[in-house]
Amino acid sequence: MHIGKTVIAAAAMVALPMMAWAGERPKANVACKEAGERLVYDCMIMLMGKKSGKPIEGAEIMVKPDMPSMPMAHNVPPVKAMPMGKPGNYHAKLHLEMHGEWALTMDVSGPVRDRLVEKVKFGDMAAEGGHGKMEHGEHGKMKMEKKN
Ligand SMILES: [Cu+2]
Repeated sequence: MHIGKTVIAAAAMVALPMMAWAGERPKANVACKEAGERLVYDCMIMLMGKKSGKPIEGAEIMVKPDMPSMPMAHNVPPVKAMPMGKPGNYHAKLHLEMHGEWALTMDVSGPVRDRLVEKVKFGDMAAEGGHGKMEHGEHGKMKMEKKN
């Protein structure tokens, strides 16, 4: 009796989101702001259907920051984004190692599975619209990779 009920509930939880998101890929809008501590940022992630724009609830998002211009230089551990406020909104607190352009790789699982990459500029560069001075000399040449 007790076991039977549990199995049905679990099956329903898996089946519903699968049907809702079949065939549609997710898209993420990311907005980060300083969290009050140096190099710590509060990032809001809006996860939605790429075509429908419908918020995607109940997803698990692992956020891994890295610097495209400095391969292998950083090893920031991935952070799990937690659901926040409105449906489809998630929050992650990032502890970065320097200012500049970071690529946030988001591994999405749950109702949809995908890997999304968003580039975000942190620090002086962001404030000055991307033309601020670099913090590191090594950052002189910036690779612009388009990921799609
Ligand atoms: Cu760097």
